[in-house]
Amino acid sequence: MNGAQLKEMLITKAKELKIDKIGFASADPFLTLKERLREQQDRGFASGFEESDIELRTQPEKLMPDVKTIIAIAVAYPAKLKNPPKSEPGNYRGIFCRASWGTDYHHVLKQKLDDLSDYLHSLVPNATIQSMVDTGSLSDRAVAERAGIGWSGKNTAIITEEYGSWVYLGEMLVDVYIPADDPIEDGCRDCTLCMSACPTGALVEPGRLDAQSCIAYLTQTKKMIPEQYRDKIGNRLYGCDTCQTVCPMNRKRYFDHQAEFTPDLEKVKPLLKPLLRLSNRQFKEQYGKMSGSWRGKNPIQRNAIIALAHFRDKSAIPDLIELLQADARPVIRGTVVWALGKIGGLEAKQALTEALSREKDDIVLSEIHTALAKWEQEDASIMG
Ligand code: B12
Ligand code: SF4
Ligand code: SF4
Repeated sequence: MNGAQLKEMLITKAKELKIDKIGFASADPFLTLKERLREQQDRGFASGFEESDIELRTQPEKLMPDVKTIIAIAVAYPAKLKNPPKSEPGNYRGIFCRASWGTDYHHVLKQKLDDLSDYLHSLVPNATIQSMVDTGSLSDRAVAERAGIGWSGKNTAIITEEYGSWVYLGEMLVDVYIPADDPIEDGCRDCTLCMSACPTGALVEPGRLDAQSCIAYLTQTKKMIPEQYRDKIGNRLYGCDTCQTVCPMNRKRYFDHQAEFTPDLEKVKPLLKPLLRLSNRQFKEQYGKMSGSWRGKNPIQRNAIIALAHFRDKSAIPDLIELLQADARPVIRGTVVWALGKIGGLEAKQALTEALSREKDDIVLSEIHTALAKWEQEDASIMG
């Protein structure tokens, strides 16, 4: 069987496996990407979540010495909630980004790649195959772009003609020659909607992200969120979809044919206050299967506190005060201080003043001083 025949058979099998797009790329080094990744590191724009060894990221032969082809896949995910529960005063809700709806995509794509790999082995028994989704060394987007799955948008996402950017990506290195596909034409043209819509200006140039100021990144960190970004996070509990929801290429691109990604409405748009009280075990039971749980419950609870402040939810004050008094985590107490300052009111102010004498952590203490100083300033300006 020659490479072209093998390619046709894999394309047919991919359809059967409900892989929405498949493309084939050479395994040549990714030279432009190499430059790009260096620049990103030098300018402090990398997230730290990606593989830090640039050679490994850009030279497929370092991962598989005899690699001949990279097979790229894309799987569409839903972008619209059907009858979502309402966020209402006293019962406000947060939101998980679409990439966290349903079962963790890492498992779903890995299964599809494993099935495809079994099939390839049935055709070429001695083929060497290495699959990866997100956590592998390669840039999934650079591979997908080269394999003609979609173009690389100004929001940095791979955008497909059929499903917009609402696709997960994965790939398979193989030591079998299969003819490559051509990349597709850039479809962004003179549009810049994503860049102007980004709440933090993280898209610093077309197609260049400063990950350190991207909300998708910030929601996944474990430390205090820098002050200048807290107001911009809104009610996002994990990830950010703004530069994709505004994209004209995603208009009417709503696909829910992958059953695994059907969202549980109460989990992807959960009530905020109950989130604050979850134990580790409860968090794992309720959210453990979602990709958004990979950093554990602490960042989600911190973000829930920021979201309650965003809604200025006075009904949350007793819960927040309880956390300030009893929670062992400085990041949680520090974020509560900021939230109480934002929600305001006598009860909140009293709680902060009391905490001053009890608190030992420097970061939390500094948050208390900042919040109380702001209060003083506001009081002074009201008094004239
Ligand atoms: C680190 C990481 C992040 C970081 C940084 C994201 C970023 N834009 O770099 C953070 C935490 C912010 C993040 C956020 C998100 N992520 Co993420 N993330 C990754 C990860 C692990 C590595 C990405 C990376 O290396 N970035 C570094 C940049 C420099 O390279 P790159 O984007 O991979 O490659 C492009 C550029 O290098 C560019 N390029 C190269 N040279 C040049 C030269 C010029 C002139 C230009 C203009 C561009 C250019 O072209 C390449 C192809 O597009 C990948 C998985 C993987 N292993 O690749 C997932 C991945 C990119 N993430 C994904 C998703 C879904 C998201 C979110 C949408 C989740 C969410 N809703 O919150 C957001 C989107 C934010 C955004 N605007 O990118 C998907 C993207 C799917 C798609 N359709 O594109 C991936 C591929 C995971 C997957 N397997 O599906 N992510
Ligand atoms: S994910 Fe959000 S914060 Fe990040 S670039 Fe897109 S719009 Fe900006
Ligand atoms: S919003 Fe416009 S510029 Fe941004 S990715 Fe979509 S088409 Fe490209």
